[in-house]
Amino acid sequence: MSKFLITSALPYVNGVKHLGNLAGSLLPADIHARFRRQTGHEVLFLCGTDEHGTPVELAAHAAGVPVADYCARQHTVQADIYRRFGLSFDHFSRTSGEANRQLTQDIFRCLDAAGFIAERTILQAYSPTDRRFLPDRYVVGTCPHCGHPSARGDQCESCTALLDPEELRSPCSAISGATDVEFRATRHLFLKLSAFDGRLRDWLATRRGWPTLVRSIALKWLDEGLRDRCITRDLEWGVPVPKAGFEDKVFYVWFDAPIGYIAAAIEWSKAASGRDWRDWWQSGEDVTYVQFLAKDNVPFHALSFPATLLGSRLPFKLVDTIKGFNWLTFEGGKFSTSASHGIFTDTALALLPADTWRWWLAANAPESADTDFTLARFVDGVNKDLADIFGNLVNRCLAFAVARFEGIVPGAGQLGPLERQVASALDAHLARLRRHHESLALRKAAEEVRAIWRLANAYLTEAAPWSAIKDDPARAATIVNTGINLVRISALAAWPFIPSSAEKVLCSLGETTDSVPWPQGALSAIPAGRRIAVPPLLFPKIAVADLIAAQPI
Ligand code: B3M
Ligand code: ZN
Repeated sequence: MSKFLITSALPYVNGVKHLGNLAGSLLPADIHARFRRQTGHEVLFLCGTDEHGTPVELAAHAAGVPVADYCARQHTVQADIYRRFGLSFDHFSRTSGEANRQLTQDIFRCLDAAGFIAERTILQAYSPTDRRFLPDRYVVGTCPHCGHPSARGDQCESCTALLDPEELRSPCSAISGATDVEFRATRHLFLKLSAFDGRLRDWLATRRGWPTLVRSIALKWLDEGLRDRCITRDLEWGVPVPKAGFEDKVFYVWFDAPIGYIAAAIEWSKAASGRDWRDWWQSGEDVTYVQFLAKDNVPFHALSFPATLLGSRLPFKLVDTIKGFNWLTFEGGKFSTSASHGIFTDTALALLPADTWRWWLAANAPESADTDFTLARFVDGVNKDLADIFGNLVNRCLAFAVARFEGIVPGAGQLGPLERQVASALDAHLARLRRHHESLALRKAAEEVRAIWRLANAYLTEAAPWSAIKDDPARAATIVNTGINLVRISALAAWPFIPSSAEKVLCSLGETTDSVPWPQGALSAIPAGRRIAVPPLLFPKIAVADLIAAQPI
C-alpha cells in the first residue's frame, strides 16, 4: 500500500475561520485523508495555524494583546473547533514553533549558499502618521490589475495577483487609514524566483491530475514571467533572518508558512517513538503528496514553495497533486472575516452538528466554480439528503428489524432477483465512488454516496418487508437481512463525509469503529443472530427560521 501525505492550507491564526475556509481546504483534505485510510493506505495528514505575517499582527493589535499570547490562545481555539468538526489531523502544528524556525533558517542558508538569494534596496511603504513601515497588509489600495478598491500590499484577493506595495494605487495605512503613505529605501533579501523558470516548467509538465483551475493559474504565472520575490520584512514578529545586516528583520510569512508543512511532520515525528518524518518528506516514490487549498494560494504552492525546496538542494519531496478550490460565497456576497459577513465555524457548531455542515459543504464544494451558500439552499439540501434519504433509510430499516425481529439480525434465505440486482448496482456505485475519491472529485463522490442511499431506500420500498412479513416471514427475513447490510454499506460509504453520524449507525449495528473499512459489495457482512438497535434520531429536520432565531446571521 502506498503512503499519502496530505496537507490542508494552514489557516491564519487571526481569529475563528468561516465556512469558506472549511469548504476550500480543511474539509476536502479531511475527506480525502479518511478515504485513503479507509482503503488501507498509510496516511499522514498535517495542518496547523499560520502564525506570522501582518494579518496576525493586525488582529493581535486590535485585540490589545501581545502577538505571542494572541497566537497561543487563538491556536487552541481553532484546534478545538477543528476537532469538533471531526478533522482527523495526525498533527495540528504552529508555524511560530521551534521546528519551523530552525528549518526555515536552514533552508534559507542553503538557498543563500546556492546563490538564490539577492540583496536589494527597495522602497517600502512608510507612514509618518503611524511612524512605521507598512509591509504587505499594513497597506491597502486599488489593484493595478483589476481595479479592486481594497487590494492588500501583498496580493489582490479579487484577481489573485501577487503585488508589491508600491504598485497599489491610492495607498493608505491599514492601521490608521492615513493616506500620507510614502516610500522609503530599505535593504531586503530576494528569492531569485526568475532563476527557476525552466525547472518549474519541466516539473509542472510531469505533474498529473491537477485541476484545470490550478494548472492554469500556475501556467499564467510562468507565462507572465516569474519575478524575484522579497522574502524579508521590517517586522518584529516572525522567523528572524540569520544573516549579518538583517538581524532586525524577519522572513515574509509566505516564505516560512509552507515550510511549516515539513515542520509539522518533524513535530509529529518527535511526539512518539517509531515515527520518522523523513519517511514522508524525503522518501521518494512510495509517498504521494496531495495539497488542498483555495485558489489564491496556488502561486505559493505551485511555484514559490517548489522553487524554495528545489533551490535548497535538500532532498525534500515536491507536491504531486494540488487540489485547488474556488470561493464559497455567502448569500451572494463574499464571506468576510473583517466585515463579519457569513457563518463562522464556532457559530456553525453551536447551531447544528458538524456532519450537517460537512455534508452540504462537500456535496456543494466550490470545485469548478464559486458556490453560493444560502441558508435556504443549505436547509433544503440537508433536509433532503440527510433527513429524508439517509436518516430515513436507517430509521425505517432498523426500526422494522427491532419491531418485528426483536432487534436480532434474521438469517437471509434464498436471495431473489431483486437482491442480485441491488448487489450489482451497488458494485458499480462503489467502483465509481472510489474513482471519484481517487480523482479528488468531491461533489461527484458525494453524489455517488447519495445514489447508494437512494438505492438502499428504493430496495426497501420495492421489496416491502412490511407486506412480506404477513404471509412470507422467510422472505421478510431475507429482505431485512439485506436491508441491514445495505444500511452498513451506506454508513461506510458516508463515513469520510459524515464520520460521526456514520459511526453512530455502525455502532447501532454492532460494528467496530476503531478502523472503518472501505465498503465491500458483500451484502452479507453482518451475521445473522447479531443484536442491533435503532440509533437516536440522526438528523432532525431543520428550518431557516430556527437557524436565524438561534443565531441572527
Ligand atoms: N495562511 C493563507 C490562507 O489561509 C495562508 C495559507 C498558508 S498555507 C502554507 O489563505
Ligand atoms: Zn486585482
